[in-house]
Amino acid sequence: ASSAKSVKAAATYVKPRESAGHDAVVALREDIRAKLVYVIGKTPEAARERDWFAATALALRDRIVDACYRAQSGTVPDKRVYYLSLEFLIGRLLSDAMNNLGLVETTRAALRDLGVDLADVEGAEPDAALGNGGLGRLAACFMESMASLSIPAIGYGIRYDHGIFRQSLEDGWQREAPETWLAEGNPWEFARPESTYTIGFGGHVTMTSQGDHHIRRHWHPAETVNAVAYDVPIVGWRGKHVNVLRLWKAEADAPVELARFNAGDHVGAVAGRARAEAISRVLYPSDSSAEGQELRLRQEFFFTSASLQDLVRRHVAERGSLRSLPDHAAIQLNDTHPAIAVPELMRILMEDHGLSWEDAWQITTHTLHYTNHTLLPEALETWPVELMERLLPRHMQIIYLINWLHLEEQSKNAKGRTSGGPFDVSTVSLIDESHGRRVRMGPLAFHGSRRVNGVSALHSELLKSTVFKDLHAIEPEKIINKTNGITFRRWLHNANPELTALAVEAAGEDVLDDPTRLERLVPFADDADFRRRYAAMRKIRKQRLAQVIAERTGVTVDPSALFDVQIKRIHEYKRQLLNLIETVALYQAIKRAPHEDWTPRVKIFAGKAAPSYVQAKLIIKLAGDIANVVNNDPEIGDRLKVVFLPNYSVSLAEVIIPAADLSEQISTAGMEASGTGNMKLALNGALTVGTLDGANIEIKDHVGAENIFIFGLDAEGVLARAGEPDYAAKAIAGSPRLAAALDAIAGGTFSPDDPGRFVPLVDELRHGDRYLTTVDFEDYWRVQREIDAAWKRPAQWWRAAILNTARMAWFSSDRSMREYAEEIWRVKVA
Ligand code: B1H
Repeated sequence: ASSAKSVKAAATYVKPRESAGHDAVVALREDIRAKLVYVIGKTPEAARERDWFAATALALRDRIVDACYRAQSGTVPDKRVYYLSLEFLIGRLLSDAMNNLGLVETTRAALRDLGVDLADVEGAEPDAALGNGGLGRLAACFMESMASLSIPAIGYGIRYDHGIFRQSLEDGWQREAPETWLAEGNPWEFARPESTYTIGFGGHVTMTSQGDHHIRRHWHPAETVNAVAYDVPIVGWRGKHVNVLRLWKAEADAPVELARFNAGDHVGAVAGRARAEAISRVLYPSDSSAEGQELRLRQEFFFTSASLQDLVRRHVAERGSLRSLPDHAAIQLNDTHPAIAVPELMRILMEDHGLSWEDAWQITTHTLHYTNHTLLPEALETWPVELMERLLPRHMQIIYLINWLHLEEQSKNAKGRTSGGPFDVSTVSLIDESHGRRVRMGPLAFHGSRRVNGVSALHSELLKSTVFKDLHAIEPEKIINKTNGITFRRWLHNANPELTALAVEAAGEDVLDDPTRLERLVPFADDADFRRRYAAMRKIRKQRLAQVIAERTGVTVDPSALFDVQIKRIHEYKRQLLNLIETVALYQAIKRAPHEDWTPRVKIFAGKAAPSYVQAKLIIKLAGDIANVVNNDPEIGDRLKVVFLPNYSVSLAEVIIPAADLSEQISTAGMEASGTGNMKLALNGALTVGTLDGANIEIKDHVGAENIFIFGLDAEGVLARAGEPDYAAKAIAGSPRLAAALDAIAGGTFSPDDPGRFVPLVDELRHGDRYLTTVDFEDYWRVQREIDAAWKRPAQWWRAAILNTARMAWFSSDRSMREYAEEIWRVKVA
């Protein structure tokens, strides 16, 4: 929790036109005081910032509950969305709640009366970091947008004790420590022990004959765990609607096994408890790669089963018959992590509710929908059949039958066809027989869902032509595109109040309700005075970031330099290494010609590496080692600085993004499904340097090709080049600049204490280069020098920045959610 503490909100800014009425201030002040004294049990004199935060959150939570009753009391919505996700990277909730309730200034004034500074209180809230990166943050943006659009929705996930680990740097190496965000409780949540479900594991399946060849199967789990609900209310814009994020905690159903306890085995008597509770203990920290651990499968089934039991129970209570489930419930599977929902919903419908296979299949395939987030082979989940049979024997039977019926149908269809070669079932089978027998969760989710969506235009097309090619040929209507989005309430209004004030002034206050009004900023791009004020806004933010950089890294940076940021998980396909090699080449170029007029740059990196990802951790170390040499070279001065900010998080992103001039989105084309940081940065007016990958393509289409810096191979080019022999060797031979930078890195220039340290990174580039870093290097260098030149023409630079802000409205997650509602869920949006 302490890591988040010193990131504070901007203290001086007053929300546009929010009046903090005297009565409202007094009422809130007294509520906060009462929460502090009677719920937290502290006097104002003894209270720490963390206590004030809890008291403030509790007082605001009351108002959220009131808003909920005002808007929704007693009404049953026609259709609900259920968003199942193993990750919700929601970050801090206080500024979200204040802003959406219209109570920022009221809260500030109430706390001021109590002698407390709002920014300090905001800084005392720990980030709820129940996610790794983009996938989890997307789920959080979607929850906020659904509440703001009054789409009735429940998010379902796991209430991990430990979300993503805390990263520190020890001599430049990443170290991981558990993050204990719940250590002092969570004032936003309501415990709901009355909503507890039993989740089974293991055991066996019995069959009972029901006459007439009809056989009923029944699962008898060997082990059961309780799933206990905790609800976090999510309040939408202007407090008009409130949804719930329901997170499940795992508890043993018998904390102590009495028989063993009485027999004197006191340790053994509580062992089961530890095993049960391990399920909601920790989030697996790998992003974009599947974790094959048994505990991970237990987590997936645990939260999926609890969520399905909960929504089925609610549906039966409200509507009686389960046959109408698809009319009143739309379930969205966030990646394949909840794909076990396909057999589990079938099982619940057949076993608990007596439906036939055919009816259960009809209901299941009209209720489930699946979002794919990656094409990377290492991220596509498969589970060994042997593990599934042991942990979920009934589900394995159901998967076998689903697959048998599916393959029967396909071979029948194939026989009816006159053209084409012999039908190969292995391409569409839900079971992979080639690497030991494994269940392929992507195809299972695809086959069990009504719609399947990718997360950017390019990504959705690639789904059709690569991983789901054969399934797509069978059902060509199933795959659709839903380009990702971000909530502007957090990523513009809350994170960048200065820019928001400018936008309100120029475009009118309704820009807060309708982001398409940002278009009204377009003419201001040609207004010199407006450009000056836009640049002044950025300067304030850069000074603030410079302060954070100094505090956390000890490096002094000049806020008038170009702030060049790459902030995201560390992954080879995201190519932080490309950026670092360019940094080295630039360093060498400055050293060769120190008297040239170099554009001063600060290269800012932040991001976590999966603890077991050796290459990624070495890339972090390389960034730190380069920083040490470059930052301490007197010949370089302020022309180049390199910083790696530790412990990247949602709240750190909120500080970096408004301060960024340049946004690095340089993944190998075809590999970044969408990206969402790219959207946050462009919205805040950073210019993008990027490949034609993921949503970068759509960002280019919106902001205009002249307001973005595109380089490198496109997805087709990558595919073609990857098939050519020795492409890396040729690229290095063709670029003396690249060769020299690689020689310096591999030769120990940045690691004199251990000259061979980075040989593994450079060897991989010289002899494999799966991510075509060497191939894209020269064009990247070219575009970076173009950027240097552009920075020297401030009128044009700020014009382009303003046009970025003005034209990013389409990337609001409100737009994404409206599209999902209309085209996938068939839920009406007002
Ligand atoms: C994304 C993941 C992911 N894609 C496996 N896939 C995980 C896969 O723990 N696991 O096993 C965790 C995460 N995350 C990201 O989703 C994409 O890389 C981004 O490009 C995209 O913007 C984001 C949201 O769609």
